[in-house]
Amino acid sequence: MSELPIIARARQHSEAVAIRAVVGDRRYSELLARSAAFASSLLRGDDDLNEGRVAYLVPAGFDYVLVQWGIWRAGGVAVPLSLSATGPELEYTLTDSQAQCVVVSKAYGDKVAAICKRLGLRLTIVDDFEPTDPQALPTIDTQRRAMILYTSGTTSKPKGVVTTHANIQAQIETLVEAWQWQSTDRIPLFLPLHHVHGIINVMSCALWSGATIEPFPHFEMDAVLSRVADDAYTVFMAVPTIYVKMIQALESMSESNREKMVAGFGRMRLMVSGSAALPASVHQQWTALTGQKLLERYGMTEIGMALSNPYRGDRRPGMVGQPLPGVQLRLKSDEGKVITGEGEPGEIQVRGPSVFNEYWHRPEVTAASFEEGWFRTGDMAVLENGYYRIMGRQSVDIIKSGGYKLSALEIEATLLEHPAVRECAVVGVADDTWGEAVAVAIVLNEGESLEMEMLRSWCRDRLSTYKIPKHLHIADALPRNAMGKVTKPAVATLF
Ligand code: MCA
Ligand code: AMP
Repeated sequence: MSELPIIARARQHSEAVAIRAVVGDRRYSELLARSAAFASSLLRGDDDLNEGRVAYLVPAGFDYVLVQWGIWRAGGVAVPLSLSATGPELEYTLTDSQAQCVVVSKAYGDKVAAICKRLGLRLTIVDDFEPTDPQALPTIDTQRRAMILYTSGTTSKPKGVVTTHANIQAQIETLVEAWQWQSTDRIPLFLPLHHVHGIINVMSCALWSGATIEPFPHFEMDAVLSRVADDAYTVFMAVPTIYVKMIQALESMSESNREKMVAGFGRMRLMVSGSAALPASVHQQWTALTGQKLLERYGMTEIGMALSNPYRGDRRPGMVGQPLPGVQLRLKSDEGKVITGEGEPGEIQVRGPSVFNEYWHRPEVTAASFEEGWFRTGDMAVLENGYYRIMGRQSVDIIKSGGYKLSALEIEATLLEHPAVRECAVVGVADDTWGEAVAVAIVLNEGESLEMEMLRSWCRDRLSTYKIPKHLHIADALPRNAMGKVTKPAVATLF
């Protein structure tokens, strides 16, 4: 019987350590056995979940993988939830994905219990799961849907990006080949596990290769740095904000401590940056501190990774390199012309097996995001001396902060629910640490007043931390277009 490729690969490494943790190492053989048992418990006697959506709120670790693999092996679609999501955000994802049940770690049970009750969803606590005799598991065609990841964009609410098992396999294989993943690799996993960067680039590439993951519930600077000094890792992947924060930390510690950390970084075989632009100055500072030349790459939830600096060869600061194996990429000018030469900017469009299947139950939005079979990323780039450089996004409504993609429209819609707010415009302002920080200009209702801290505390139950405005400007009026609709004020005039 043919198995899902990631499961078949795991059998080749069954005695290797998949997850390293203080509480004990876990081998691939345990992941295989426990995920089969968990799949059986999800099936509850049925033959196949037939692409039913199973959402889960589980921190990085052995349980996360067994739940994800269990869903896949039972024929379900995995919908990972954000650990930092608020109640309304979780409820939206569960409703939009039409999840049939939710799996949680005990520590997160309270976060979803009331929502599950209201929506009539079955709630399973993964810690309480007792394996019984596994039943026969279905054969899963790789063209079937495997995962839905929610991504913000130019629509007010996040959209579900559906990938098939074949898409996921293509996204993994291109990176395993290009970055020469090996079974001897060891990598820390501290990025959120409801996005491609953490799920595919770190976790799935490592597990595909028989390598070892060391999970953290989130980026814990001191713990990670101390393990770096122990030579715990061969590969490291992070967003630019994390490199900026690590530079600040290294520069402010004692020289003897810094030497130990820097030596650990210097010995790694690969350090990667992505999810947002890595300023050339940060790239250069990192090399000056550690001797490591960061490999910057470019990707997107809908396509996995598309462009990468070379594993062997010149890694150029400020550039994202060339298309990865199997990825077809073109630039399209504003006038609709395919750009063939250097120096002319255009929108990045991508085609190939790693490109997603569809936006979940949004066929019109899916159709509009493709042109002649090419996915329109909305990112602008230019080719210079054989390497691509990202120039920015076409839409001002998309903000990248700490590596998270945020929709200005979603934040505006929430802020408009505040009783003091008559009109508002959310923009991203340049920020040395976060890349961009969320800023808002607000016109108040008659007789109302509002201060930053009041607004932030009001937002806390409604928006994840990274979506909450860092800057507030009270405006007398906002600019309007010819149709009378509020438009974005020029950032420079406000913040
Ligand atoms: C947190 N804070 C912020 C932000 N986030 N302030 C401004 N902007 C932000 N974005 C503030 C909090 O309010 C808090 O302030 C303080 O910083 C600490 O918050 P905390 O959440 O603890 O921050 P952190 O743990 O230091 O988190 C920073 C982080 C995290 C580690 C960079 O944001 C992160 O893990 N980002 C990675 C996201 C990611 O993986 N994206 C991939 C998607 P106070 O102390 O005042 O309360 S993109 C993708 O997948 C595509 C395919 C790709 O290309 O990779
Ligand atoms: P997401 O939709 O969360 O997957 O984020 C994908 C977006 O992150 C892309 O569309 C780009 O705007 C941005 N991005 C990813 N990597 C880079 C990079 N190396 N440089 C600049 N922007 C990037």
